[in-house]
Amino acid sequence: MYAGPPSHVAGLPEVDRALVMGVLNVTPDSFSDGGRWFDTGRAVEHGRRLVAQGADLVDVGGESTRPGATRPTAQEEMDRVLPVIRALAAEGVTISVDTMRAEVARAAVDAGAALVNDVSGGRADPAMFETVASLGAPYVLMHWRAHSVTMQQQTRYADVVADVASELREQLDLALAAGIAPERIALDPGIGFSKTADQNWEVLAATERFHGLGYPLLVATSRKRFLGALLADDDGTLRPPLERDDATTATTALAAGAGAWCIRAHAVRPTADAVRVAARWATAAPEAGRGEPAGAGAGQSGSHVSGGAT
Ligand code: PMM
Repeated sequence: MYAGPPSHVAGLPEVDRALVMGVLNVTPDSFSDGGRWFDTGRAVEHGRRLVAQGADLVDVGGESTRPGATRPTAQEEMDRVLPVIRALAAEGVTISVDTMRAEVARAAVDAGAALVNDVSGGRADPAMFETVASLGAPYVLMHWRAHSVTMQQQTRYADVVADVASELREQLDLALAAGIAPERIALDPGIGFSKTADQNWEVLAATERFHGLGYPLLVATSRKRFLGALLADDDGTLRPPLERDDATTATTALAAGAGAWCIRAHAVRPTADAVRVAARWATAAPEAGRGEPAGAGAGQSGSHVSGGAT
């Protein structure tokens, strides 16, 4: 276990464990909860429930990123997320907006969102980095290669961990050049995006290596297909998304134990329990409190060091 990776993003809650980001998809077609919270009133109610169950942040998204999904227009996306963001932010909920569009990010921050969560890492919209810089908002930059329709055709890597780290580094350099403050950035290796099941496991197992990039890490495995494949029946039938929460919780404990800054998940209560277990475990470890990462190899416990995770 690893005790000392970068663990704070300016402008967001600071706690002595991984943050919990609850998922609120205001979409008709997300892979695990599509349609359930499509109505504004039901979405707001679900957002409140996520907070009551222990979410530090609620991630509101209006575009499904399930493999093969077609995109809504920017207007449709805003019509879905803005009323929900306005209502929850007015109640004091810390909101993250899950969008690849600069225009939606700006409107969401104006409506009260505290964080821009961009699964495209600035690659889907050339205006994203400058917009986020001008908003002064915290930003999650995820590893991404292509939109959902084609992303699973782009899974070729020489070395998945090294390549994901260097592609993150390229986008990070552009984000910094556009003026996003380093202390407002978190990175995400993009589990399930342009990655096979085996590649997802390799990336997860390398969580500690990604700390070498010098930024807090968000990890999002919740209910994803690679868990369905791991837990498939003997005849190959995938475990359905709503029955993947126990496995999600297992990955949460492991990722938080490896130093993840934030975990994004649909089932918030077990996630909130798991990050507390991981934090308590870390503080009881013999090396805790010595100010040095345990077993990390290259002393990368400080914030925002340069250099790849490779
Ligand atoms: N995955 C999904 C949506 N948003 N955001 C981040 N930062 N990282 C992810 O891996 C991620 C995300 C897709 O999952 P969903 O359809 O269950 O929301």
